[in-house]
Order: sequence, then C-alpha cells, then structure tokens
Amino acid sequence: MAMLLLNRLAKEHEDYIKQQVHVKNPYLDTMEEDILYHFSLSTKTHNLPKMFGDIKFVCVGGSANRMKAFAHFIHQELNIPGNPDDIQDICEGTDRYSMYKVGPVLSISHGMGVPSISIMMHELIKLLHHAHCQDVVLFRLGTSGGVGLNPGTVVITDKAVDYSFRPQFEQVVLGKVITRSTELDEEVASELLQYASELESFPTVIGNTMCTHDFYEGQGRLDGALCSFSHEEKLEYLKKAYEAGVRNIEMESTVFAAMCRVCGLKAAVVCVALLNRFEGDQITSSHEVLVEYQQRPQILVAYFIKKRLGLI
Ligand code: R2B
Ligand code: URA
Repeated sequence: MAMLLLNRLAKEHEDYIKQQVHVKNPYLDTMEEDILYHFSLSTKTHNLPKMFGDIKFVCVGGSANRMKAFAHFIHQELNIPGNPDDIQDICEGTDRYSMYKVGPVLSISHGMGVPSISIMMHELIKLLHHAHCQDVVLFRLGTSGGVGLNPGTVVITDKAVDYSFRPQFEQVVLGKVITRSTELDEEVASELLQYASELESFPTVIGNTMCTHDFYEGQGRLDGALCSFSHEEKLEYLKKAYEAGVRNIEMESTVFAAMCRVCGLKAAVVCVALLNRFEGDQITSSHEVLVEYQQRPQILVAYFIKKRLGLI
C-alpha cells in the first residue's frame, strides 16, 4: 500500500517536473531582478505569476497587427466575456513587440527573422518560467513561400531545417558555433493535421520547413537588389529542397523549434504558403486574398485550442 502511494507520488512529481518551463541558465536564479527589456516588463515591477500564471497556449507570429487580430479572433472563439476592443497591448511600453492575453492564450508578435524572434523567445521563456506556467504549448503562426504547393496551402511543420536541409540550428556563442536540434512535438503536429481534416476548410499538408536568414537571395529569389545565381540554379536548389521533404520556406522556424526543445516546451509551426516558389518569386495575390490566407493558421490553431479546452 505504502509502496503504491510512493510510486504515485513519484509519478506525480515526475509529471510536474515535465510540465515546467526549464530555463537552462544557472545565473538566472542568482539575479535579484530580471528585466525583460524588450517586453518592458520586470520581475520587480510586475507580478508575473498573477499576470501570466494561467497561460496554457502561446501563439507567436511576425506582424503586430496579425497578432492583435488573432487576440480578437480567439476572444470570440473562446466566448470570453467583455469587449475585445478592451484587450490591451501588454508591451505598450516598448514598440519592439506586441503582446495580448486572452484567457489562457498569449498572442505575441516577433518581427522578421531569426535574431528578432530569438530575442523575443529568450524573454518569453523567462516570462513563462518566472510566472510558474505549466503544461504550455507554443505555436508559430506564419506566412511562407510554398515549395510545390498551391498558394493558400497550410503547412504543419514536421522538421524545421536549415539551408542544407538539416534539422538543426547553428548559433555562434563566444565565437564558436554550437548546434541545437530543431525537432518539434510529433503529437501536436499530428493532432493539428487531424483537426485540419475535420475542418475541411483549406488544403493542409505536413512537411519540412526550411528557415533562411534572408527573404531574397537566401530563399533563391531572382527579384532582390542582388542576385548571384541563374534561374536554372534557383530551380535546381528548390528541387533539391523538395526532394528533402521541404514544402515551405520562412525565416524563424529553426530557432523557435530549437529554443522550445531545450526548455522542454511543446511546440508547433503552422504557416500558410503565399505562393508556389516553382512558379515565381513575387507575391502577386491581392490584399484581400493575403488577409484570408493569413487567417488559415489562426483558424486551425484556434480549433486546436478549443479542442484542448473541451469547448468542442
Ligand atoms: C515569413 O514572412 C516574413 C518575410 O516576409 C518572415 O518573417 C517569414 O518567416
Ligand atoms: N515569407 C517568406 O519568408 N518567404 C516567402 O516566400 C513568403 C513569406
């Protein structure tokens, strides 16, 4: 009997540890105050557990307007009482990022590219840690260039890969390159795929997402201010990417995946393809069409959140 109880307690403790946000920095605990500079928040001036302790889902995306729109959308989807126009930008003290909290959902913008999202992720993960959040799932909701896909197709990322199609993220630390794995949560990805088929609202595939450090030459575009390769070389690279399982190209997934993985956070990347890169480089769809495309990842993730909360 006592043994059974001990085993249960040990299991409960193990689960509790698993659900925590693990910051991997021994210096953090020694700091009297932690200023989350780019969020304009601090452990001394803000009660982070009170403000954020109930967060279960964090949705991040490049544009501040899109993440505000997502906050309004999720407010409506979760039937949260009150006027959505009263949702405040928690980071209004800075114009680096925007942050909105709607019930258990946090919606944050991260800007464009790896350096911008990586600064945001450091401060977000510390925020979740200081707030003692548990069992949090993170989503990047984004736009991307499709590789062999029709515009409007939603891609759930299987592996986030680098320019050589490797599932890893390279970071220079003290002048040396360190490599981290970019594996994402398989369960969350397959749950999302299942929900996409239930929704039947737009084409959705699962595939690898290539993350680059540039929108133009870095993604093999022929329409930048510089172009150091031919049309044929571009197509050859995209063909190789396709053969390696790449279905879309964007600019943040590898560092997002790597940081979540190290800190024990479940994460997924859901991006809509704005164009098929085999067919061109310029984004020619109308504003209205692009706005509708960008709602697709939001619709899918909102459905996931509602399922997880037992609302549908
Ligand atoms: C997708 O779209 C942006 C570039 O237009 C970039 O942030 C990304 O990953
Ligand atoms: N975002 C990208 O990074 N690439 C595209 O082609 C479209 C959106």
